[in-house]
Amino acid sequence: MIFCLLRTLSQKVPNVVSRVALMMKPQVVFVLGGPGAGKGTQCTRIVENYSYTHLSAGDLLRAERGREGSEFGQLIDSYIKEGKIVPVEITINLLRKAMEETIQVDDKKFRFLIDGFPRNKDNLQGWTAVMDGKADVKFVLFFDCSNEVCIDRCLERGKSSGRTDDNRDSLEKRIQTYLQSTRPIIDQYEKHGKVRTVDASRGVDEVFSDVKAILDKEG
Ligand code: UP5
Ligand code: MG
Repeated sequence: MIFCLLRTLSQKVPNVVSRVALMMKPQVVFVLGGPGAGKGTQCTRIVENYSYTHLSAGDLLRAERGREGSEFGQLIDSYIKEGKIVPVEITINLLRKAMEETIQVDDKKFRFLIDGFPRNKDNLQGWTAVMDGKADVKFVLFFDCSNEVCIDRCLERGKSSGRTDDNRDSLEKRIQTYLQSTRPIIDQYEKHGKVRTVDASRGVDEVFSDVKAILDKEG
């Protein structure tokens, strides 16, 4: 019924449909998992196959760290090296801005993979304060991977990544932060039946095949 109405309206007033799309509330999938679990790799595959925009909170923070004149550059730098979680005010502003800019450029791009966020209670409170009612969190895509595999992958990547946190010292801290702060957030979503778990210790293609099954089901 609503689709018939929209079709009729779109024939009569072409702008109406795009205005309806403009009003689409952003749909968000939070992508979580340990350092090196494969969040970024799988998000890239998802974007190639589905209509999602990938926003990595870590990438946004690294870009802000490198932005000339950034008042937060040094703070972000030290937090990342220490594997600590940057205060949410900084991260949420970067995420909100990236979402707004994406929708502004193309109002059909309202589906987002938010990778590596929320990582702790502070992150979740910040998200709720700023985004509650403005975006719908569909579910958490959780890449479950042992600490050993995560560390090995990051150390291997560290040979060429240039990332200041791909070294054993930072990785031990990143894993501790993940276990102490991020796992409880995943558990909290799990209690509400909102976690879709993938065994991320396997090869990239096998992992993606499970991801596809989840996304095809969730729509
Ligand atoms: N690889 C990937 N999948 C593989 C597979 N299935 N089999 C074999 N190898 C696989 O992959 C990591 C490496 O493994 C790559 O070399 C890849 O080829 C290989 P990647 O896809 O990059 O994994 P990912 O989970 O994205 O790992 P990443 O290191 O990005 O995870 P982190 O969560 O640690 O890093 P992030 O960039 O999100 O955050 C970095 C820091 O920023 C945090 O520690 C924190 O200090 C700060 N931060 C915040 O403070 N707040 C935030 O909200 C976000 C970040
Ligand atoms: Mg990543």
